[in-house]
Amino acid sequence: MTEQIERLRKQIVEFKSETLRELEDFRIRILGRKGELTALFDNFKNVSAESKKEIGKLLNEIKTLAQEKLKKEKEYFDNHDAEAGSLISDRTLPATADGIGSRHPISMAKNEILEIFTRLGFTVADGPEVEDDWHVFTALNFPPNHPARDMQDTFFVERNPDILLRTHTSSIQVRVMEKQKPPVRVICPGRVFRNEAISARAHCIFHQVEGLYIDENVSFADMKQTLLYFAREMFGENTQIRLRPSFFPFTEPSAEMDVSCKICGGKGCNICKHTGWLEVLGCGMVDPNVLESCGIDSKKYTGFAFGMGVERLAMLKWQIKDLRLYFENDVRFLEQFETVVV
Ligand code: 2U9
Repeated sequence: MTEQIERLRKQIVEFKSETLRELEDFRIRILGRKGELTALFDNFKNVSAESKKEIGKLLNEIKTLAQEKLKKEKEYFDNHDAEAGSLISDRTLPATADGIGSRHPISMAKNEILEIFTRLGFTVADGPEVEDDWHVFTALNFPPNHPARDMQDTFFVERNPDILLRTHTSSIQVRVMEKQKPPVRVICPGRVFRNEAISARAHCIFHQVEGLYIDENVSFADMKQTLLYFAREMFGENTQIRLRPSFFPFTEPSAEMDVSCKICGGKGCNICKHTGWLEVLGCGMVDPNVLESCGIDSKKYTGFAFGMGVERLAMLKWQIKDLRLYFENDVRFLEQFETVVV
C-alpha cells in the first residue's frame, strides 16, 4: 500500500496540464468516485491495525496534495489563458467568428436624415469643430452681448474669446456660403459642444444636422413643403406637421416644427405629454443680415434653414428614454438597433 501511495504521489507531483480537459481527466482519475486515491481509501479498511495510523496520515497527505495541485493548475488557466480555460479548448479548431457589430443609433438616425435630404438634391458639407467667433456667432447675427457667447454656455479654447468649440453646425453653412455662390443646397451634420450639466435630457456634446437652401425666390412655403416631406419620410407617411412661431438670431421669421405623435396617433399619451405633438426641429427664413455677412446679395436671394438634434430625433423615433444610454455603450442597448451592415 505504501508503494502504491508513493507512486501516486509521484504522479501528482509530476502532473502538468495543457488544457482544462486534461485537468478534469486528472481529477476524475485520482479523486473521482472510481479514482485511484478513492480506491486506496476504500482499501484502508484492510490495513492492519498497527499500520493504520501511518497509512491514514499518508493518504490524507496525498489527498491534500492532489486537491492543491488541482487548485493551482485551475488558477493558472483562470489567470493566464482564457482560451485554454474552456473544456472544449482545442487550438487546432477554427476560430469562432466574432459577432458582427451594429451601427450606433445616433449614426443610424443621422444617416437616415442625410439620405432623405440628399434625395431632395442637398449635398453634405463638413467643417471644423474648433471654430472662431465670426463663423459661430458674428456672421450669424448674434448681438455682441448674446447669452450664448457667455462662458456659461460656450467652451472657449485656452480662454481665448475668439477660439471656441462650435455650439451649432451653422458655422459650416457660413463657410459654404462664403465660398459658393447661390444656388446653395447643403446639409451639415456634426458634433456640437455646449457647456451644460449632463442629465437624462442634456449632454455637453451632442449631434446636429442643419440644412440651408439659398436661391432666387425661395419662400416659406418651399421650406414648409421640404420639411413636410422630411417628416413623412422619417416618421411615416401619415405624419402631420405644425409650425409654431419662435425666435433665432439667424432666421426671420423663425419657427419650431412639431410632428404628430405616432405612438398615440395624435390623441395624447405620455410620450407627447398629452399634447398629440412632438417638437423635432427649428427652422426659418435666413435673416438678410446673415446673407450679407456671407457675401450674398440679400435683395436678389432668399433662403430657408433648419436645425435638429440627432439624439432627440433618435429618442423620438425609437422611444429612448434617457440620453445617457447613448454614451454607456451597453451592448444590451446597442444590440436592439442591429441591422445588416453592408
Ligand atoms: C445659416 C443660417 C441659418 C439653422 C437653424 C435652427 C433653426 C434650430 C436647433 C434645433 C435643436 C438646434 O439641436 S438644436 O438645439 N436649431 O432651431 N437652426 S434654423 O439656421 C441657419 C444656419 C446657418 C447660415
